[in-house]
Amino acid sequence: TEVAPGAVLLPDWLDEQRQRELVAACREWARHPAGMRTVRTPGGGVMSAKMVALGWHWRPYHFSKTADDGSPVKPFPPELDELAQRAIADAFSQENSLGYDMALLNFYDAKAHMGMHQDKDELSKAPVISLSLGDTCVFRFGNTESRSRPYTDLELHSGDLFVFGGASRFAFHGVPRILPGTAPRRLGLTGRLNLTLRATGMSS
Ligand code: MD3
Ligand code: FE
Repeated sequence: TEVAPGAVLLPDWLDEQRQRELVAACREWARHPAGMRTVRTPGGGVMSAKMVALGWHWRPYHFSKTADDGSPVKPFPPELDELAQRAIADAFSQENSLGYDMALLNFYDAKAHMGMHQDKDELSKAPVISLSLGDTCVFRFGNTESRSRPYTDLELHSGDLFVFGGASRFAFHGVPRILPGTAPRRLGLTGRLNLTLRATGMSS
């Protein structure tokens, strides 16, 4: 489904088995050193979603190869490169998924949220690929002008794939709330994981 120009939502893209495998992998990626952390924003705030990045460590406005604890950032796994290729092929019926070199994993507990923002740190205009696991969230998809209306609220469920390219790549977006207890029971996950795959444009 094309939600907006360049924004393609493919519900239930990952079957239950694939979701379970990805959750298991996420647990490994979240381990320290260079594991899941609280992100402090340049304005002195703290983000309620916890994060870990693979391939490149992310701070707001900045990529580096060293995590907050000083250890080297975990590599971008080859299986995520494969996942990116499948996602782009399924969303846009084309094979231009080159350059994916970073994954950002966000964890939301029942009370976590993410304010409206644009993703502008990447030097590449390649689409951002988003995979949702666990609890359903309300996702707010806005416009490219400001963080205010007009925007559309929709639910993202465990297993959903959402790809943001073209005119949607620089749209404001956020996660106003999590719907606790909505994760598929057999996934064994309390809360929500969101995995985004990105091309930083740093490596090329
Ligand atoms: C639209 N994550 O990590 S995923 C983020 O659910 C982020 O954790 C949210 O926003 C989450 O930056 C939303 C959907 C998403 C991701 C990247 C986008 C939507 C996007 C980039 C451009 C436009
Ligand atoms: Fe974002």
